[in-house]
Parts: sequence; C-alpha cells; structure tokens
Amino acid sequence: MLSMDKQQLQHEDLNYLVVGLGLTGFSVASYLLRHGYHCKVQDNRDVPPYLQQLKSRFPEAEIKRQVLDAELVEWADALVVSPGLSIHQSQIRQAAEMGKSIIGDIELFAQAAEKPVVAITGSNGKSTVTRLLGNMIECDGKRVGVGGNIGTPALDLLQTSVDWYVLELSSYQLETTHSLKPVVATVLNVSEDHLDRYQSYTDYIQAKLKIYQGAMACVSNSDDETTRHGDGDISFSLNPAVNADFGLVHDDGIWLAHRTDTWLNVNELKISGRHNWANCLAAMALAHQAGISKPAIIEAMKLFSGIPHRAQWVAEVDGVEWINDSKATNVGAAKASIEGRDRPVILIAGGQSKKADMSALYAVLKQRVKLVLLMGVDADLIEQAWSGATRIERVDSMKCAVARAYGQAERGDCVLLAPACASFDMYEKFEARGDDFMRQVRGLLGV
Ligand code: UMA
Ligand code: ADP
Repeated sequence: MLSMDKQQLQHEDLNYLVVGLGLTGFSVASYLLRHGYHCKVQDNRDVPPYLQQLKSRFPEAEIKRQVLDAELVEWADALVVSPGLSIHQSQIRQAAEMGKSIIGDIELFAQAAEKPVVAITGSNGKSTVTRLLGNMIECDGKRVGVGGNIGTPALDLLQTSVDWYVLELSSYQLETTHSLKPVVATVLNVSEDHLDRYQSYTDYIQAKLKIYQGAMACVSNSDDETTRHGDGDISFSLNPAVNADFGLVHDDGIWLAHRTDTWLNVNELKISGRHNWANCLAAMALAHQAGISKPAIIEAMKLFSGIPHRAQWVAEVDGVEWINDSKATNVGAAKASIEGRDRPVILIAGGQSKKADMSALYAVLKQRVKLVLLMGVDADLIEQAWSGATRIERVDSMKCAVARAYGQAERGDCVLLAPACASFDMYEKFEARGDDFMRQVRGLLGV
C-alpha cells in the first residue's frame, strides 16, 4: 500500500514501474503515458506480448526486458505489478521492504473512477454474474463499463463515459488493491484454486475476502459460509429452508425470488444448471442493491444465453448432447458442471491441476460419469485420485478424445468438456481448448 506521505503525492510526482507487459501491463502503461506520468515498463520475457503495440503507440516508452533490477526499483516509487506475477516473489518483496508501493491496475482504477463500482469475485461464476449484471444495468437504460479479470482491463473502461462500473476481480488483482470502495461487493463461492501460487488455501481465501474491505454493502452466499462478511450481509441461497434475501421458492415450479416475492420461473432461463440459478440470485441481489429496477433485472435474465466456453451447447446428434465447458478450470467448477447435466456424462478432462485435491470429484464421477477421457500434463496424478470412481481412459489429444467419446456415447448421453484443470500445458488459453473441442466435434459430426 502507498505509505501515508506517498498517498498525499499526486500521480505526476511519482515514478511508476509497470511490471509485466501483457494485457494489464499494456493497459497500465498506456494509461500512465496518456496522462504524462513518469513510467517505465519491465517484462522478463524475450518477446513481451504487447511490446509492439506499446512501441507503436508510445515510441517514447522506456521498456526493459530483464528481471527486475536494482536500478529500476531504486528509481520507482510504485511498482504496478501484473496479476500473472506473484507479489510474493523475492524481488517484489524486497522492493516492498525498501518502501516501494506495490499496487495493481485495479488500485489505479479505484483512485481514478468517479462512478459507482460493483465488484465481483469468487472461485466460480464470476464472469457469468459480471456479464449478467452488466446486462441488467443496460436493460435499465444506464450505461455500464464491464471489465477486470473478465478480459477488458479496468483502466481501459475509464475512456468511455458510463453510469456504472461492474468489475470481475481475481484473487491476484485483489492482493494489489487497497482503496476500492464498491457500492456493493460479493464473494460468490470459494473452492480450491490457484494453490500453485498461494502458500495455503487460507491465503487464497483471505485474498478473495479482501473485496469486502471498503465495500458499502456485501452480498454473500448462505450456502458457503466462507463467503460471509457479517450480520449485515445481503444473502442468496439455493436452499429454500435458508431464510435468504434472494432464494428459490417452490410453487408450481421453481422460482427465483426476493424473499417471498417470486420474480422468474427457472424454466424461463436460457442458461442451465443449478449453479446458474445461484449466479442469477447473486446478480439479482447485486442489481437490487444498486437500485436497478425489477423489470430490468427480470428482462436481462430472460434474455441471457450465457458466455462462450461456459456450459456452451455445441450440438445434439443421434440423441447425444455435446457441451463445451472449457472454463471449468478447477475442481469446484467441474463438479457444478457435471451436476448441472441431467444425463449420464462422458467427461473429457485434464490439463494442469494447479496442485488441487482432485479426489474432491470422486463422488460425482462415481454417480454421474460413465467414462472419463483424460489428457494433459497431470493425467497420472489425476488418474490416481479418480481410480475406482468410474472407467478412465487416457487420450493424447482433443481429436482422440472426441473420436473416442463419439465411439462410446449412446443415445441420451452427454459428452462434456469440463477439464477441472488449466489449459496452458496444451493451449494458449481456455478459449483455445474450447475452440479445439468444438472444431473436432463439428468436424466429426458434420454439423
Ligand atoms: N508473465 C511473465 N513475465 C512477465 C509478466 C507476465 O512471464 O514479466 C506471465 C505470467 O506469469 C502469466 C502470463 O504472463 O503466466 C500472463 O500474465 P499477465 O499478468 O501479463 O496477464 P494479462 O495478460 O495481463 O491478463 C490478466 C489476467 N491474467 C492473469 O491473471 C493470469 C486475465 O485473466 C485478465 O483477463 C486480464 O489481466 C485483464 O484484467 C485471465 C486469467 O486466467 C482470464 N485469470 C485467472 C483466472 O481467471 O483464473 C486469475
Ligand atoms: P469464473 O469467471 O469465476 O471462472 P464463469 O462464469 O466463467 O466463472 O464460469 C466458469 C465455470 O465455472 C463454468 O463453466 C461452470 O463450469 C462453473 N460455474 C459457473 N458458476 C458456478 C457456480 N456458481 N458454482 C460453481 N461452479 C460454477
């Protein structure tokens, strides 16, 4: 955090070292340079992803391609660290010990934003809730900037005039944010993820809960005690027995409700799975707290057809349904994804397990999955954890996985890509994995 005297200084008095030149670093450097602030950029890769863009837009930008060196750190007052880099690595820790401020792009955004912010985190469902809430605000006739971990860097949102900001925040981004004061914030749920980056699960949870600091209202999930902030929380729950502010009412079907006031029958939703009912309830709670009208909230939920790579319907041929849930990149997401299907599942899974306890999927595999087609770098340890739960076969490419699933699937089955792992061992990102799956499926089925 900025020390007291530095907080009183203006941006123009400070030297900013932008650490990392990916999407975030490019956005931060562009923001600082556009405003004429002192800024140097550093990235340790041979070819940083946004090197050319930065050079062509700001030829005067000073870019160092090296590990953090003492001279650069000495020069800087603040290090603006990209979320993909750990602030616990020794050079950044040392910089903090020297009194340098360690911040991220969301901190700069928080210092500059002049419109109200809704902030959303959680292990799963962030993008769905963020996008859906953005749609609710738009349906209410207001202008909204939607960004953060969902893909549009937060500082880029400042270039357009809006009434509201809706930010999806990762635990990494929250670690380097200190002065965000959201009108309303939520932790949707917490389950194991990113344990390759955190010393313990507790550290990961603490990073997530930081979103409530400075929030004027907190929305928590009564079905997940970890997400709770305090007695004043606005709550949501899938359990009708829980007295939540936003929940389900069973009355001639299942309704999304604000206490006893039924708002929408779940049959009218285009997105499927109980986890998406929870996402709707969370978005309803956030929108309601933000003063969005009930008709706009309902309209947005009716129209919302989900985001690509999240339980995305690909095809149904010969009674077999094919679903792309490449974004199910951790155990909690994959569990919700499998439970969200109402058919026997052939599961395509595997990749980088991020040190998660994969055995947490054992019971759901046993109950719902007839065959696992397993690939990727951590296939050995995943197979060990799942051994005995169901039939497991190894495949070495998406093409083989899809061909094998096609050969094994029977009418009434669902072939589901929900890897429970990150994709980086085989793909550039989860979208590329989902695209590959859909290409193979469409190629094979001729659809
Ligand atoms: N890297 C280096 N050297 C550097 C800088 C980065 O090797 O000097 C590596 C990192 O270790 C990492 C990769 O580059 O493996 C990308 O890191 P980055 O910080 O440059 O990432 P950005 O391109 O800025 O994208 C980030 C988020 N990525 C991460 O947090 C890893 C994007 O979320 C986000 O959309 C974007 O900022 C805009 O806010 C993606 C993500 O995977 C979707 N997020 C994680 C998740 O959702 O699980 C947290
Ligand atoms: P995030 O941005 O947190 O990764 P997304 O909305 O992109 O979340 O959804 C990613 C995946 O997580 C989905 O494809 C689904 O498998 C799972 N998921 C979505 N919402 C929930 C939820 N509320 N609880 C558990 N899993 C969920």
